[in-house]
Amino acid sequence: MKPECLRLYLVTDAPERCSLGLAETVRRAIAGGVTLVQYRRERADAATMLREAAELRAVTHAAGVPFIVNNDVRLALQVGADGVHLGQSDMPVAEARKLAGQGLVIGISVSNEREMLAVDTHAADYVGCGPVFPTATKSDAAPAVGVEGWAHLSRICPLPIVAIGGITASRARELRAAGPCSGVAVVSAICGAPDPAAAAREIVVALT
Ligand code: TZP
Repeated sequence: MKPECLRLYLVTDAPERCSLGLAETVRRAIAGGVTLVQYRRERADAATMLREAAELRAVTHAAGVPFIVNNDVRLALQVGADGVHLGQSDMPVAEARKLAGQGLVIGISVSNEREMLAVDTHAADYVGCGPVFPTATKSDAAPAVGVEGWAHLSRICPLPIVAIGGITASRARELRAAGPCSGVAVVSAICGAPDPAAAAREIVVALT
């Protein structure tokens, strides 16, 4: 996967918080400039997740956009995703790499310096760093690192890095100015917007 794909990274919200439902929200967001989609679900049974992930895999691939599954390497492999994103309490990155082989992109979440210094650069491909700003979207989010924290963490990051947490168009602009940034990851500012394409476009413009 090219690092440019990280530029506007959409993470999906629960379907009831997606303004147009899951698949249509993702379709419109891609039309607005989203460059990668991660399927993330906090509470759902395995059958629902398999159905939703398979649908989003089809939507993203029809649009030529990479598709990543949160947390679950087996689901990623089952639906033919391009990658998997892991949190600090998920399967270790090295173990995921063994299961996935070289075929999958692997991302790792980092929310402080200790975690950043421990990033397994042999097995991981990119870092998702945050929350940068407070967020209501993730129920167990770590404390926000703020713009200064982001500036520091992005400078010491050994891999391409994406900011996440409370990102809006104006904050995206601020973060790009503050430190090296391959892209921004966004949930509610796109999924919850009445017009996800326009919301994505606004962030694309802010990043330009
Ligand atoms: N990881 C860190 S913050 C976050 C995740 C999944 C949620 C970000 O959501 P939003 O709505 O863009 O603040």
